[in-house]
Amino acid sequence: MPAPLPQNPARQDPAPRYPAEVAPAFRAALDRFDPNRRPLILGHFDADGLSAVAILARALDRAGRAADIRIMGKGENPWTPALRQDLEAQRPGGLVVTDLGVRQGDILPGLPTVLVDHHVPTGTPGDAAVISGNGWLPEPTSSLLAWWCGGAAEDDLWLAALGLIGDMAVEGFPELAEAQARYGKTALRDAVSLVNAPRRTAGADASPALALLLKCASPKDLLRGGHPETALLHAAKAEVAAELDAARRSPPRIRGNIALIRFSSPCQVHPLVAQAWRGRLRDKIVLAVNTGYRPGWIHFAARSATGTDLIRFLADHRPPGAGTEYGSGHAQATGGALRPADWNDFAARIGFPEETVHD
Ligand SMILES: [Mn+2]
Repeated sequence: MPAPLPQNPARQDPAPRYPAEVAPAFRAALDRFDPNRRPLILGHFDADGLSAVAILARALDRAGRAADIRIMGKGENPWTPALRQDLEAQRPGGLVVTDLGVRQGDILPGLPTVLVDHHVPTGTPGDAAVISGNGWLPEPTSSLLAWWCGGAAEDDLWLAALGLIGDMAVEGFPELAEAQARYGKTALRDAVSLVNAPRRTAGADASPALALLLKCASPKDLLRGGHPETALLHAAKAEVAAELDAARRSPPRIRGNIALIRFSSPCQVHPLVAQAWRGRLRDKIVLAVNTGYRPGWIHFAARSATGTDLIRFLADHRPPGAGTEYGSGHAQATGGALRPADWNDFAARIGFPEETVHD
């Protein structure tokens, strides 16, 4: 008889449940990395994800484990064959994945992995160690979890604050109050708006934003100019503002308790459109549908002021071909990406059979 497989030690560490448990859990996860190879940080391209990446990169630097960084771009996520192939070729010493969700299965079996995240988990991520703030009260964002992971370094507090503001987690965090007192509310908010801009553009290249977060010492430093990247972020903001302006002119179509707003833009403006209409159609589930974001896909954002659990709403109307990008995120802020056939199926299920698209 073959010997039983050894238990993965990651499984034996309970997930942290309090801020004070985060740093020890992160250290324990790093202890399983191969010390002779560079670790790789994977992060989401919004303000929270990029801030978390910057904090983790600085923390790993201080720990003498300088890391490589890869930001997941438009339509990418770590649980894909394409990324697995890249990781097999690169063979990092370990993987730190932040703000990209907690999904089913190993990203690469055998590669030591720690997930730092706050989204609703949609599966058990194989042998990865999980540091998730999901369900905590108040719920920390990835950037704040990363800050705790890195030992709460004073110089990085403003980065944690950027993620909290970016994800609108602004209530109940003394860390945010302290950062606002030290750096100024307006400067922090303006920095978030700039850092969030490139990921919404057609090109979706967040690397100038990350470069600024890594080299600046404060939000004012980031805003001041004098860095070539700041001008790139202003240009990105202008591109997105023009696209948003056009998309917001599409009239909502309303059926029952659902309002559907459809448009075509290469920019990631659908969450902003949904958010804007949510405030005006307060008794509806608002779906902002973007047919032009990525070729071959229909992207949509769901928001509602009704308190409806939107993840459940989407699960109840799930088309057969929906993948992991469908209906994850938060109960009040979710969405998805569907192939045309599945979109047509979904549209019919929710009472909009005429909203079909063709390949
Ligand atoms: Mn986040």
